[in-house]
Amino acid sequence: MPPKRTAATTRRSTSTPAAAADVRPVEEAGGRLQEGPFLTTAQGLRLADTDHSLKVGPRGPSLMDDFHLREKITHFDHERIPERVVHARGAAAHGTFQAYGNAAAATKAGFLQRGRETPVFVRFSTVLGSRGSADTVRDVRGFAVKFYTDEGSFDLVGNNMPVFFIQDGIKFPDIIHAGKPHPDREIPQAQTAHDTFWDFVSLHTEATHHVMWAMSDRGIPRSFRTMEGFGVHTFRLVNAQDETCLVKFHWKPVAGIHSLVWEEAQLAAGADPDFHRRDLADGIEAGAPLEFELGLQIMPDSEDQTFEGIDLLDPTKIVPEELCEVQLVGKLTLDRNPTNFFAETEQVAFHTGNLVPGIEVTDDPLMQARLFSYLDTQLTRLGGPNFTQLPINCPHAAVNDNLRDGMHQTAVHRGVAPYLPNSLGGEQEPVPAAEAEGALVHVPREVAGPKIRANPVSFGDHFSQAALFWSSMSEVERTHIVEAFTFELGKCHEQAIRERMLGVLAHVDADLCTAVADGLGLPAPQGTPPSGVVPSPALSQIAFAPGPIAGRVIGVVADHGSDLAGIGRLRRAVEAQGAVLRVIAPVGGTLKTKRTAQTVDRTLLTTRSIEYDALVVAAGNPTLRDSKLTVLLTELFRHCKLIGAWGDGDNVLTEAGIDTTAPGILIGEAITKAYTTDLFALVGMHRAWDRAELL
Ligand code: HDE
Repeated sequence: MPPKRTAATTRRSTSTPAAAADVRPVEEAGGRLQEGPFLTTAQGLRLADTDHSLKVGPRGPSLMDDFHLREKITHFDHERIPERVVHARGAAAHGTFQAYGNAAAATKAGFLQRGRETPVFVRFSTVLGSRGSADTVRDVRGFAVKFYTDEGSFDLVGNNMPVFFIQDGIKFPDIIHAGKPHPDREIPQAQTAHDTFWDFVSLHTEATHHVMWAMSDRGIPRSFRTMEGFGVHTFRLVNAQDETCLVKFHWKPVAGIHSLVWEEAQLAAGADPDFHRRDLADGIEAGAPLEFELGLQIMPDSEDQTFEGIDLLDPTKIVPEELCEVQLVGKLTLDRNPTNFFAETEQVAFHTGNLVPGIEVTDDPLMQARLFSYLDTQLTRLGGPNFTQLPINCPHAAVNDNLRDGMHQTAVHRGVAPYLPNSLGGEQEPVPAAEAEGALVHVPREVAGPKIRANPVSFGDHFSQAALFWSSMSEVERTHIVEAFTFELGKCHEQAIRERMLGVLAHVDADLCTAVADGLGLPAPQGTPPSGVVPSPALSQIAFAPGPIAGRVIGVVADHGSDLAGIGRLRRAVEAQGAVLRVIAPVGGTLKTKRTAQTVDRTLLTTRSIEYDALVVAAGNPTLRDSKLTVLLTELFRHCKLIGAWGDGDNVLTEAGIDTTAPGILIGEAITKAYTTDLFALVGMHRAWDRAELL
């Protein structure tokens, strides 16, 4: 049967009145569904053989008239598109956003009103690495959300850090050129531990607050589900009475904010470069959706655009949550993996200018440059101006745009008058809408001033919030920051760059500067750190109470002869929490007793400690010993993760040299309710940081 032709594909352009733009959904684009019993060419011709090119005899030569060979190879030759110039490495998921209905006083945006549920597509990314780079490198993570609202698509294109390196978008090519691999040898890939990055940062002190975040645990998240997200810039909200306020957007992870430790991040980059991508997809598949609450910090739309002395147009500044509460206004749930990585995750196109009535931008000069860049970059990346017709980029609101033609036009538009005003379009010709009909009408604002290239004086404060961040960290977080600076600067070859950066740190905090200088074996310079800094406890990510463990992975070490019934009870308890249990044994296959069986998920050869948030040793094999098991357990110990055993399983820990009296070690008689309750509470704390003092 030939593919069925739809009305849209057969209709010819006439002078009859035009209706809404006729964009065919992909399912209707005749023959492109990749269905049917037979393999065909792109023209739908059935193929008898796709394994042998057409040749003169079995030994050739190949013939030019092999149209199938030419089509197959030609298409393959063009399969790649340019990767994103930044944020090239990413992974995504579909889901929904449910509004709590308490934002109406601040904004008229429809998707934030009571009872609204809006489909979303979210792409998480790293910034610097290429498309094939490792997930766990130290970097900022992108957190880009496309809300398919019925007022048009709204994109909140944020990051997992609330501040940025630069205050003015014109510096973006500079910071990215400095951070990307060196242009001569194209190394190092996906990291900032090199001369050009620290050369720029040490000369460009407005980046100081941002690098404090990047060198903290925020730069190496445990997973996408345990990251915060931030809109970074200040936005303007408009309510139904046309009253305005200024707002900062936050995403709060229901799973808590948790990170890897640096050694894990490095191990994962080699053992499983897809660590975050895999975790995202596996978690969703295992029935543990990612959940985030959307929060608003709402501030008055004051004349000077400041709040408590903080310049709201400066994207290197936060507003501490203790000064302005984050009000939760809705929940994002990501529960569906993309069907095709290229079609969805690769082709999705975000744009900071995709706004809806009730949400406007401010004069933040970083934001202003982004408004230009996102549309522009897609023209190269997605090959022309019709990328909004790609299924993942299609708004769910009706489109009637008078935009016509161009590369890869898939719509068969009707009518002869794609212009306004016209007298030939007939009654259905689109007309501009009024505000009451859902149009975005910009709030009128007076703008005046001399035409200059300059920063406001307030943008000159580069250290007060870097010091605020440092002063808000716990001891263990400070140790991680010191180690990160020492590592990164230790990888620089130019002594002058290290010394200059120490000079910058001296203006943040003397202890920080001294500790990094000690690690580098250099003298600590004197600086003038800000005084009277008030810490913001909300910036620390150390857990004080157990959080949910959905999406976490617990390993159980076992062998033939282990307590398989206990493993079965453990599995049921773990899965009831939305977490995953993996059985690790010396070799693959199935562990069996007469009554029960457990499939081996990993062997000691195919696993690494980074895969587990906790690891327990089953009773029944007290002599289990293997150097790879020792490495597994000692890495978990060093990374302060929960280690447990039941029955005589603790012998295995002792054999591996694990101090079973250390914090975060859970020894039990059997798998009981009490044991699993304690286990989940410890995993919910993320790490036994007290153990760090023993290391
Ligand atoms: Fe981006 N950014 N950016 N950015 N950005 C891109 O757009 C740009 C900035 C962010 O998953 C590009 O489609 C400029 C801040 C995310 O597809 C590009 C400036 C923040 C993503 C671009 C910034 C971001 C991008 C590359 C300074 C956090 C990934 C491909 C003025 C609030 C989106 C693309 C995705 C991607 C430009 C600064 C977040 C080139 C010029 C600040 C999450 O257009």
